[in-house]
Amino acid sequence: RFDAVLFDLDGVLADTAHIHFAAWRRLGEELGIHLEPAFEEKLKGVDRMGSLELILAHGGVTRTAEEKRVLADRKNGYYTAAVAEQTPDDLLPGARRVLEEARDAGLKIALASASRNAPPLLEQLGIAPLFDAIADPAAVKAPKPAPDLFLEAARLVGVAPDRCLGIEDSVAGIISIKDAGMVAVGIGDPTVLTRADYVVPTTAQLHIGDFL
Ligand code: B16
Ligand code: MG
Repeated sequence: RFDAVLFDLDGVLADTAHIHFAAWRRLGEELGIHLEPAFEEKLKGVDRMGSLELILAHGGVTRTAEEKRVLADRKNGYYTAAVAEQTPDDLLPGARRVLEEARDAGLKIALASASRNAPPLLEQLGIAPLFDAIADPAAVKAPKPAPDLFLEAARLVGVAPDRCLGIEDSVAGIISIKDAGMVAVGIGDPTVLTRADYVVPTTAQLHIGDFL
């Protein structure tokens, strides 16, 4: 029933959401904006500039476009320093197994991550060779929750959207998958990921064979 599996990265294969959030919190403190732990969920799947906008709005802080670019770069510096420390041990439990299940089932494997740091992170985690394609978030018009990034991932592996299974942990990402005309598997809480076709609590409980 499927010819490709399109994976989100942060929160599905690697637990980087807290690293992104730590970097945003550090930037927030520097701006006098306190981010409570619940804010982490709001930033999941949201791209870099979108995340910064949410944080500035939360703090009631206004900055020019140029100042925002500088702030986003500063946060990215904090994040990339942490990415360079990642190792295969930082893969979420089950992540490598799920990728191998997809490969062994003959499915194409593509990445649909909003993160511009995805290629170096895949290298650090030792899973880069398992991917047939990585969709470039800079190459699509609209970020998640628009369907563009998932459609681009499908295009790169030459598979029609209705033959793609998309795997996501964020509300924004599930909306992208559904609006792309794909089947969505959510990783997390079914009361949060309400538009997903299936939800499993963690990647460790995900078995590609269940969907074939
Ligand atoms: P970067 P995903 C997303 O990745 C993260 O969930 C989100 O928190 C982050 O802001 C975004 O990537 C952009 O990342 O600043 O590295 O380009 O979940 O789509 O894999
Ligand atoms: Mg994610």
